[in-house]
Amino acid sequence: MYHNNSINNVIFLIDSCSKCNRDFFIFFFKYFHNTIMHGDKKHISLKLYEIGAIKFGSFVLKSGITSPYYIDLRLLRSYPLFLRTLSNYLFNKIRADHISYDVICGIPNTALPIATSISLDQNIPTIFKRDVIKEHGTKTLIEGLYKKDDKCLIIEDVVTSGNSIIDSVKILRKNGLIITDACFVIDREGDGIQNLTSNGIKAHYLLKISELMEILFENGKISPDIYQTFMKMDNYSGKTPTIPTKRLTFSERGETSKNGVTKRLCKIIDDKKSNLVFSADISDLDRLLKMVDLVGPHVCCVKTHVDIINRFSVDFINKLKALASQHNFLIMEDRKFADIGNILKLQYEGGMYKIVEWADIVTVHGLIGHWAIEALKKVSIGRERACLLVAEMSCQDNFLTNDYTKNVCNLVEASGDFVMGLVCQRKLLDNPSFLHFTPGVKLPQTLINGHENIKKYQDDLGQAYNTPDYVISQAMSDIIIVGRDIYESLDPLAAVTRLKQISYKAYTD
Ligand code: 5BU
Repeated sequence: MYHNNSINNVIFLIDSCSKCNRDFFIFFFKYFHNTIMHGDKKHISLKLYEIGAIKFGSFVLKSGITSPYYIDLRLLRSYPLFLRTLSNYLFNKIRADHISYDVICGIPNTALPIATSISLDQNIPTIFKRDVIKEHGTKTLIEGLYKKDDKCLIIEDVVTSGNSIIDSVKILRKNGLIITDACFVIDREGDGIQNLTSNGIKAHYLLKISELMEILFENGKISPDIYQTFMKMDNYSGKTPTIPTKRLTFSERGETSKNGVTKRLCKIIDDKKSNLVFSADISDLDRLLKMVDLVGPHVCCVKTHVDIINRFSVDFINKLKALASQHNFLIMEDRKFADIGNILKLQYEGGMYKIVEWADIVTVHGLIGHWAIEALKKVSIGRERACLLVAEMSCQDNFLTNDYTKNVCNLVEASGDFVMGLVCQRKLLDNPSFLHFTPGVKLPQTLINGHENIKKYQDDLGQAYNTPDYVISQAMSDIIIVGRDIYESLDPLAAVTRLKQISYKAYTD
């Protein structure tokens, strides 16, 4: 009821506005309203991750401790719309918690734009405490107007120990201000809240770091390894430096598998120093073969969709097989089977494509369960073949749930040697004999305002991309699958070389 009334009011306001005010109202309504209707921790977490404000690696914090993650909200100033949205979330929190104040004070430097955004949107005066007294002019330490006994609300970005807030509060109090509350975006779950409380400051925040990490994990943004490392940390605040365990080489992993195709692929990967699969999604047969001939020396496998090829023929397959042995790569048909066992068997062995005769690897959806694997196995008797189960997809808004993915993982683990691994977006299985193949990969590009750190971007039909470095180092997948970023590149050879170097280095490092 409340929302409907507010929508009607806003629509009325929009309708009665001049063009310029109208744009402002639409903008303001969108963001203000979002915070009421859809604003939640998930939105904030995913957006912070998307803009690169949550980083993973090894970071020495201000306190001297080493942390495997770093929160950098300074980036917010480069994303003004999101800065404004986040500030609105914070203001809603201030309102919901009934905090009273005369002025607000952002803690330098990261929280200053947040406080300014709240100030501008809500018409609340701000003050700001300098780090050092100005040597000239007014020589003031606190800028902005205030009176003795004014109530000042502290705005901060991230709290670990709370010391930055406490240091500022001491000076503000000395200058006659009353401070009882601090509002911030992320509680890093150190001893900050305890310290603030013992200094008479009540803490209000949007998110705990453990909630943020859980959201990132549940949404496939961080691998189980990173998530577990984080969960094992003392109080999640980076007190326990973690040393990532070294990954087995591909050759070592090949040795752990009983599947001949896995063994061959792992050997090729280490021999060619390439964990890159080329997705040859080109309809024109001659162009396809030319491209495969060009990039073949740099990839471990070429992936096809035979049903998109114009003028498909046995001759084409023979030429592809010849290139495979000339350049030493395997062939994967990305058929994504999804029917009952009997049909699947006919599709694999028969029709015009006779996939089993030439594809070392074939993909299959997990939804059919173990009968799919039985059917494929039956057809491939006497041949060295393998299949990959699709556990996750790269396209946005797909219907594969976490439970579905878990079931596919269980199926792979229970399926014996014919399954060589998963097509997925991150590492899902600990057994080193299973390989993770990840599509939706693109080289980093300069995207917005010269920032290269946006990891995810998309095509105009829902395909979402990550960078090769992210997929192998952070999502901990093993092999990347790349199509358009190679064959649509102005210089496919340069693209394939760069992709293979980045992804193999990311794995071996
Ligand atoms: P692209 O041009 O790099 O976007 O092509 C990606 C290829 O990987 C394409 O052949 C898809 O069929 C394939 N793919 C994918 O993009 N996403 C998925 O989740 C799966 C396969 Br499974």
